Amino acid sequence: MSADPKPAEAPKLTAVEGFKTASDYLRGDIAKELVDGAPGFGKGSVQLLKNFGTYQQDDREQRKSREGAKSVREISFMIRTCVPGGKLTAAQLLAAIDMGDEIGNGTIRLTTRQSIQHHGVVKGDLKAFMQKVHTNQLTTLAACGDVERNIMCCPAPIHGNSVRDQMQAKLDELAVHLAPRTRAYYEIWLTDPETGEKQRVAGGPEPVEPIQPVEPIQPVEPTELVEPIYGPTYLPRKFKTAFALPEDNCTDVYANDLGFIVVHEQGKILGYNVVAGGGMGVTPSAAKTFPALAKRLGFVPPEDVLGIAEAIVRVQRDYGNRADRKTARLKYTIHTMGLEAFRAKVEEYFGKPLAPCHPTDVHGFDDHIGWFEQGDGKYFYGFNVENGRIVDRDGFQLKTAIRKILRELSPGVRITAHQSLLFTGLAASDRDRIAEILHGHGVKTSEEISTLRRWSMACVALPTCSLAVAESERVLPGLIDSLEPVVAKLGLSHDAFTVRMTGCPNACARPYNCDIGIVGRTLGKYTLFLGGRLLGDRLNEQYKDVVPFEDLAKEITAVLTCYKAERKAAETLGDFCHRKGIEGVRTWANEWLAGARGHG
Ligand code: SRM
Ligand code: SF4
Repeated sequence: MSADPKPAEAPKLTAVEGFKTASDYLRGDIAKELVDGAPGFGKGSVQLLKNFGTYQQDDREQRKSREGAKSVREISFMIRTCVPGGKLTAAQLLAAIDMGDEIGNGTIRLTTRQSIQHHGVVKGDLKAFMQKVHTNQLTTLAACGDVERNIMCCPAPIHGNSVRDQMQAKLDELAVHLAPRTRAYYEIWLTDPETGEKQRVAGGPEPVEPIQPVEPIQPVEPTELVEPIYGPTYLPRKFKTAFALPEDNCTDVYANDLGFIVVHEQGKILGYNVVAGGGMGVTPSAAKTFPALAKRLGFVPPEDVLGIAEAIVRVQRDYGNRADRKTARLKYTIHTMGLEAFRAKVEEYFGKPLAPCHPTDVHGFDDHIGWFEQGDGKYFYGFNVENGRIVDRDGFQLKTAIRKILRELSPGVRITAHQSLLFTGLAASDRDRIAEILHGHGVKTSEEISTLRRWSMACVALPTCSLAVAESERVLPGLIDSLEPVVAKLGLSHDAFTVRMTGCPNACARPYNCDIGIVGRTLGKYTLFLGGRLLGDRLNEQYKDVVPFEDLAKEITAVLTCYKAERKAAETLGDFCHRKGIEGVRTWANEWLAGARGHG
């Protein structure tokens, strides 16, 4: 007797999907747990909180120091504030720095996606913190979580070139369009329990009309009307978008789930090449995970940017893998469906066919560091902030110096995708004053730091990041210190190549498409990657694994020596490694290290 074929079982959804489904548009038990007197939140709330830009963490070193005694985690929170396109006012950055002093751990962190992170906020201060962010006309809504994150865009205020202005304006439209609509944010964070009075969520970085109270919140049925784009369970995973110019891919557009590359002629934007399915994160224990560059999908005119973005988000919403968070990003949806089937589905949701991509592609990259004319009679100054950390230390009063610049010169502010700052709208005479303020506080100007340091970038990692397996931000500056004399001796001081370090393979500093990627493998050991490039349009390849931190300088020196010896004129480091082949570089470098080439 043959058994009836069993109907295919629907795959079991992840726990996070369960929390979202039961949450009533991200509310869950957050409001209740916020005032329950416990130092942290329960499992469900911890996941939901991410959609409001906050992560429950603890300082892992504090944890360690308690070993031997009863190990207690001192819970605190990381809070990320969205800054679409990195655009801020001086007052907003000043307020963010003050909040770090008053409620956080005394520092703030500019991120690799042009936003701001605070650490060390305790639960009892969370609501006050969110309200201060709101008063500062910014929001933490969707800074993290299974939604569209902070959208990136070249931040340079070059007004003579109206293409940049048009692109930046398009970003503002898209950021509003893809923002979650749930009122949970107002209710949980912006409602005064005494009066029940609510405030509206700040819209963005422009300086500000007075905050208007919103109409009273009405109970809403949990239908798609609440979240017309996301629906009640939002996306299967985080979703990231960036805009770039062909001549300036400073946002690393190919590392994003969704990218728009401007196609322009004579100061006019003809449209955008749409690229989809980029992402860096890898889980080493899961062979099915991989870093990917976004694939070229099609071309849209400017008026279709919102529509195509929404269509792609909806396809990911409906076809992304909700049964396995490791393979839930858009890159896996495209991999599983196949690019052609994915494009067809996007066209179906978009309601019309996509035109083929325009031949335009990225061909330049500018970190905007230095002194530049804006095209409106004013200037901007790109100021390198090492690894985005704004802090005061003995003999290095960076936070105080930045405060002084902001207060005295009141510049516009932009955060770059390289964790640095642009001070904008300056007068020619401000240049000397900025240098004077920086020097007076023990801080070098951008012109005084090496090209090597300028193009380096590290993720946060220890002690706050729960996923870190190795150091990053705290050790990269030292590694750069050791490499600077080597680079100078080899005559490579003016060569720009990206060195990016992360404390784990999740790749928050985008190490998989740069020239030299250094990825934490285990405490004190790293995997080295070579062969990507500044332009961000090529993945690198694993060069050496499990390299002790102490050996990194030596290993990189060997690679740079090989590059110096055999490169073609004007060939970049990444292009050289790619042409010679990783095996070829490895053999050469190993011989050099062994002394077989004379000076190992
Ligand atoms: Fe990231 C998770 C920090 C940009 C890929 N990232 C985290 C968490 C929240 C750790 C966690 O889940 O517990 C880190 C917070 C640590 C801390 O203590 O602050 C963290 N990511 C950062 C930041 C602050 C790094 C920095 O030094 O600037 C960046 C904040 C960006 C922002 O403002 O929104 C940051 N993260 C990135 C990027 C780069 C980018 O987006 O251009 C990536 C690679 C691109 C990508 O998304 O694939 C990235 N972060 C990840 C991943 C891996 C995702 C994946 O698909 O596998 C995780 C882990 C996860 O999501 O499960 C992660
Ligand atoms: Fe943490 Fe890893 Fe991201 Fe670094 S790359 S911040 S260690 S998750």
